[in-house]
Amino acid sequence: TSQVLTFGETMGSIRAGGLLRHGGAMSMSLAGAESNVAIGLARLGHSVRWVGRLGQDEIGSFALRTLRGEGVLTDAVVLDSSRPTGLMLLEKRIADVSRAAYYRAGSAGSALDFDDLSAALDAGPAVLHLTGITPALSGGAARATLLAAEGARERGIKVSFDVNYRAKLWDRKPAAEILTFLAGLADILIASEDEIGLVAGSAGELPESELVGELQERGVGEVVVKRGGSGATVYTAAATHHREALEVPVVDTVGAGDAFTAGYLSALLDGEPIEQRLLRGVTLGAFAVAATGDWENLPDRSELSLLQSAGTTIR
Ligand code: KDG
Repeated sequence: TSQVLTFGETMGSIRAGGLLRHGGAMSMSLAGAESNVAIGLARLGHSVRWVGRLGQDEIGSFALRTLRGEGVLTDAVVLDSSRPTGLMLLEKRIADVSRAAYYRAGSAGSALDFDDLSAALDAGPAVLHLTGITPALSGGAARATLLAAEGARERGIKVSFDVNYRAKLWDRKPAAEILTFLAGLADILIASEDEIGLVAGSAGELPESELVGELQERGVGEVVVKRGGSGATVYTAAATHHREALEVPVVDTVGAGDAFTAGYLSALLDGEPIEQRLLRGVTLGAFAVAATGDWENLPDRSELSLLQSAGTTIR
């Protein structure tokens, strides 16, 4: 079996150099928060299975070929002949701010069903990685996410949950309800600073430490707060750990959070302590932001130490 199981929607991602309304040249890559994490882990040598539905179309073939090429296990992928593979368009609005437009309503990915992934869960991976994007896709996808989280807990599989709130996919209120419930099933909860309040369960503005305290009371052992250029913090019952981001020239921040998560989980699978998980997380985050694309620039094992020699030519 694989060390990690993850599932969700993977799409064609079409990037424009400037504003979409101006047209011009665009380039295609692959997007999907969970498959980004899967690629990051596979590049570091972990065995990771991605489950999802793809359309029987050219974008679906591109997705499958890319994931296989990256060494992600795709044996449980479902090809859905009645729905198209989703797409997203990305335009650089200003230097550091990209804007996404989704074309995924009614997509193959949104038709994900728990039956698609139950065998992979039964196979007993060490970690199940979920994101809060999947439950936003459809009722069936939300159900699949909840059942997977509950099934993992019953089977003693560690649940990693990245909140990844996508305001363009659903409203804050229903999102808060489902994401808060899922957060309570997580062993490792990963959120950006502005997402912690969404899943802590209490209304109103509270300091981060109190929100984290609420999550800990609900049994979340590890709360990981991603702070972009300011690094990341991990709260456990025993201690709080913080690690600054590595300084690199920032080219494109899309995918940085997924890269961080891949690094964090990789070190966890290696049995490393939290300090090392954070270091590997910020290292992958730095690789991700230093080049265009969600995952293209992620390192293999031998490259993990490269950033320590940033700015020099490696001979
Ligand atoms: O995390 C990067 C993602 O935003 C991207 O790959 C696409 O999954 C995606 C989403 O729903 O935004």
